Amino acid sequence: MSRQIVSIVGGKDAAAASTYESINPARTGEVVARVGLADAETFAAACRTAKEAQREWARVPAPVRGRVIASIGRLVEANTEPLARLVTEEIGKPYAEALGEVREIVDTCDFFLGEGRRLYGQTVPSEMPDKNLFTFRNPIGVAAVVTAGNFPVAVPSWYLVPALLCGNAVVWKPAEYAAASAHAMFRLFTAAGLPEGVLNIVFADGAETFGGLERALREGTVQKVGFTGSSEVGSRIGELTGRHLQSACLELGGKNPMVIMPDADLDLAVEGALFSGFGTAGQRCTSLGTVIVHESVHDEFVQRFAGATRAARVGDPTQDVLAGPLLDRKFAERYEEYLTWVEPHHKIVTGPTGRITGDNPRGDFDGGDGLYYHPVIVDGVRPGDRLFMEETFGPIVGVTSFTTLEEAVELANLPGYGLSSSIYTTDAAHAFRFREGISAGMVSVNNSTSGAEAHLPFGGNGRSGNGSRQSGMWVLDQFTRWQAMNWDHSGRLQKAQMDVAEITPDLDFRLS
Ligand code: UN1
Repeated sequence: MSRQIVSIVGGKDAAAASTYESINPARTGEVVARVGLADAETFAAACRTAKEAQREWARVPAPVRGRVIASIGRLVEANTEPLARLVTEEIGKPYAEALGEVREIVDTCDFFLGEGRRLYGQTVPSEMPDKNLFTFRNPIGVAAVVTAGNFPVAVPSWYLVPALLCGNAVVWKPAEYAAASAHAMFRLFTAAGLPEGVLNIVFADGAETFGGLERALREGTVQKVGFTGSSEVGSRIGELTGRHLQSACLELGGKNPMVIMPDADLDLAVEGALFSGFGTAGQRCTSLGTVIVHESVHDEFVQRFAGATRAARVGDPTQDVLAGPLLDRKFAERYEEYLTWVEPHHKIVTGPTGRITGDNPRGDFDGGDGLYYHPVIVDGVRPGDRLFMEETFGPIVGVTSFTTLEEAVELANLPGYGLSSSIYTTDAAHAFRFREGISAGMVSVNNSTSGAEAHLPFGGNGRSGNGSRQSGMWVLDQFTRWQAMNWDHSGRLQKAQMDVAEITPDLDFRLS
């Protein structure tokens, strides 16, 4: 029996306008949940409910809110296995990775439970006597958070946990194809004692969500939009929020480069490329896009990378595999389109491509009715090729070569994204020159493009985002506004810049 789930607003089930079936991508005949989808009005109503609930929540002392975050962490930790199993069932993420994903929520809670006792403001000296200056972090109000399903619980926690800790209310719209995982996480969050209406979950399709968001922004019930997803939708959200004088927190796509220098440890680089490119079936926003390998080690690297890829296990995500199926049918369809971008001057070095079936098996694995795809390495991609310039969410990696580090950096920046990047080198000078030149928000040295830790700033530039950063203390600037306060207790009006004491220097003084 599959689950039936609907949106929850103000602690109550909300009306559904249509039904969506979230399926198991490893066995597409299995429905994981029947999801009632809400309309734009329900989304806007959820924002109104959140606005009401936020006032009281903001009055709860931050250390007490921190205790709620601590409870969320404990509840998630105590429910690790069932939550990870559900993630594996619903989006086909290998179980070991799903456990890591749940761990990331706990890490995020661990970080922010202490922030409840910090949320530091400052005391600042005034230019006048008997006057004190202070800064305070104020909650913004209501955050509308729209998330993708490739990290159905970890990435949402990057928004939800700090937003709630800072005293905001949240309306969360998760991806439909990961609705059951999101719903389970929502239940864990509310079990920690969040007052009704402080966290609301709304299942809706893209068009209704956009309509609801537009309405809520007009009504003044949303003060921050958080969005993780494609660059295309991100720019529409950026436009919409910009019209309302808001800047959204945007975490978008990537065409993440990996540069391999002639002095690199090639075994390490191959291992890193394999995990970056094909772990999570290439469906992280931080997944490897293009390997940019020095011409002197190109052939050797490609041969080893192709060998490792051919040997890697793709299959049942409950088992020990490098990759399971693609997330959902729409991702499989889109991925099949990326395969049509392979051009005559490209060379596929991995063998069969496309969906794994009885007629197109991977060894003795025929894929059953799962959305399994052959991992593909395309050698010889070059600037101007769609495969080089655009994100290809899924198991496909391009390879190109370079002569000088300057050229490698230029190639790495060319597609105009800027989320993650990596360099393999044993020379510190190369690592630092790469760091300086690369446009990405995140740089790995001798490590995968993916797998950022939960307490460093996470975010991108260019087509990868608008410069907003999540995670760690940096995300506090997304969910609070600085307020400056001055308090004059001199008993008279002291005018700034005018009534300031002056000490006269002898500027003609010189050492003889
Ligand atoms: C994403 O795919 O949206 O750094 C986020 C990583 C993960 C998060 C990926 N911790 O690969």
